[in-house]
Amino acid sequence: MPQPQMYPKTDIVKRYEGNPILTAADAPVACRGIYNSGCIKNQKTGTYVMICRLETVAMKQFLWPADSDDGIHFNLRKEPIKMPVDNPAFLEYTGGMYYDPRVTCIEGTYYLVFACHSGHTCRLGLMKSKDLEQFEWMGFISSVDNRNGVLFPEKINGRYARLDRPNTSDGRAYTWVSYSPDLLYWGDSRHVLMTQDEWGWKKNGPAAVPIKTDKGWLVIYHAVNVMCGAQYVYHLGVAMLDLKDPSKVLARAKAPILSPETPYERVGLAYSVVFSAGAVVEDSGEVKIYYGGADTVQCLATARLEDLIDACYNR
Ligand code: BMA
Repeated sequence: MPQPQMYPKTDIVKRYEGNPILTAADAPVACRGIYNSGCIKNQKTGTYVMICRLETVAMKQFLWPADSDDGIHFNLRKEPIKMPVDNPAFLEYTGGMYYDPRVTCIEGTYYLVFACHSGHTCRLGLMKSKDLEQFEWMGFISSVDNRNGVLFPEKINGRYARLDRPNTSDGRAYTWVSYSPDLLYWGDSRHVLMTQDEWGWKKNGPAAVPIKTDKGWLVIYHAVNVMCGAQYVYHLGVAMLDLKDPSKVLARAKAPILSPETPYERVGLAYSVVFSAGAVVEDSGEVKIYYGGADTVQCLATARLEDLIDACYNR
């Protein structure tokens, strides 16, 4: 048995000192929290649009856009995204529970994939937008017990591709990849990241949109272990997937890049959760990682892209 690996004291991921960047107090309506939000740069204007998960006092959810010029200071719009509440299927399979949105831009169109929760378990829903102002419902894109869907930003071998996290009957869950000719019908599914390690043995699932690099698809993912008292602890990890076949894991960091440590990550509506649904890569090589703290507040951390890549191989 080799010695456990040692790690330098300087973290590669740095929390923004003004965290949290959005809280319930910033919302134009009463709510319990804003967290697990997706974020993307508007390709035309260069401004940032965050699609916030806003949880109402009745524990229903809104997808509520917020705008920013610098990716740090966000202002919530006056209204949430209009959902297709007249659509009987939408009502049947959401019941007001839609959350954890990921935004991907593919060939100039923005797509929003999010969890839709009802008495029929969790499914993935899909909306699209040309301008990040008006969003159009496209339909459900998974069957039962699947969440954390995130689209790749380009087709792979001529097909749309996505990562997601189906639950398994033994209570574990981990990341899979699937393909589609039209974004609506998905198949050819393969497993990607198995549960592993001391800090991810219970579950894992994709976080932000995969980032294309020279080495492969850099994937930020969440990984869950269970502590005493059945306490689930959510960490963030990184892995490198093959560009042409993302079911092939080329490298995977052995230690998390972020774990719940600060008060706003440890205590909230849930405990000990860092959960990311969005990241933005700047031209400078800085990666802004947006993440929810303790299912209550929206936070920001930054890292160098090269450090995240290196972490897959050497951390
Ligand atoms: C997951 C999702 C996330 C949440 C996490 C921790 O199953 O529901 O939205 O952040 O649990 O509670």
